[in-house]
Amino acid sequence: MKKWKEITEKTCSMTSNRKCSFIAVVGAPNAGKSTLVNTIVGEKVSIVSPKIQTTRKRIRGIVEIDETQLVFTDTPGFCKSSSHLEKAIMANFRKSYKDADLILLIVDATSRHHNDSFEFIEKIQKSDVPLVVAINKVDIVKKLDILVMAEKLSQYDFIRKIFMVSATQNDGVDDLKTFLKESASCGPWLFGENQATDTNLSFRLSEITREKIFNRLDKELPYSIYVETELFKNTEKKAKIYQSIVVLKDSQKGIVLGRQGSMIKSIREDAVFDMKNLLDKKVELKLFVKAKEKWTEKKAHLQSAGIIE
Ligand SMILES: Nc1nc2c(ncn2[C@@H]2O[C@H](COP(=O)(O)OP(=O)(O)O)[C@@H](O)[C@H]2O)c(=O)[nH]1
Ligand SMILES: [Mg+2]
Repeated sequence: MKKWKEITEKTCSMTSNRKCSFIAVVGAPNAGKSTLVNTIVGEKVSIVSPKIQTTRKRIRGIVEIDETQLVFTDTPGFCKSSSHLEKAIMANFRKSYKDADLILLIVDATSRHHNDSFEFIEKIQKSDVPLVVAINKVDIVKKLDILVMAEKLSQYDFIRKIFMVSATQNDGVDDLKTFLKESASCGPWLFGENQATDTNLSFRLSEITREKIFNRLDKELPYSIYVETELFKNTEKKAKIYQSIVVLKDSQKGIVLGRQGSMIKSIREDAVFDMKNLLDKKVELKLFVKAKEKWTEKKAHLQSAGIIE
């Protein structure tokens, strides 16, 4: 067991008070992991959707509080890996929590199915990474249900602390941040100040469009889509962005385009709105729809979709 007390109480060196902590944010799909990371960082670094499994790769959200840099790794939710795509996603997930200084498990207060979370807690008990739990979405559940959940969790006495938060309402999040800050250990900052995330701008632009696809298209289709930024010309006043929306089959192209191009037009408008906010300038966005058969089974395509490194 890592000596938690020793870590938290250790004073920093005489020359620098800087601290740094890597926090892996884990939990069931849709628990609100990405929303919470965005709220803590104060910027949208990870996409959010009411559908499950939108986050595909590890995304880092970085924030500084006084002398402490907290580096959050937003992960895809637990899933039983069966397809090629899911296996790649899960391999990424395991890597991110094994390297962390602390694991932050997000439990969805609105859900009645917590088996995966409990299984994870039991598994993590054997590792030496400290575990903290945040019960999320407390804004939309009865207090009694939250207390029952907290009670169930408190039987695991190795959980360092249980927080109750609402990521969307920014409620209870400050207490969590303070705790994370205080439990960080001394060490240099590993990312530049005010960096917010370690993903490059092209990837963030692709993710914005992917989020809009998730929010506009029904059912399963968004899961088999990836977005690639083919051109990103960033000048002082304007950004020119060309992106490909890659589907699995020709027959899916029509769904993305919509009747007389109405669907892709709406996706484009939604994406431009967020891109303007991110880049703080005019945005010219062109979207192309392409079919690449079996892209989820090909390593090169998984790489260009940012799912594997
Ligand atoms: N009411 C409520 N909804 C939330 C909260 N946090 C997240 N959500 C919603 O839950 C859904 C899933 O959120 P997301 O962050 O994508 O979950 P993830 O799959 O764990 O990353 C989205 O529709 C969010 O708006 C919260 O604190 N309260
Ligand atoms: Mg997510």
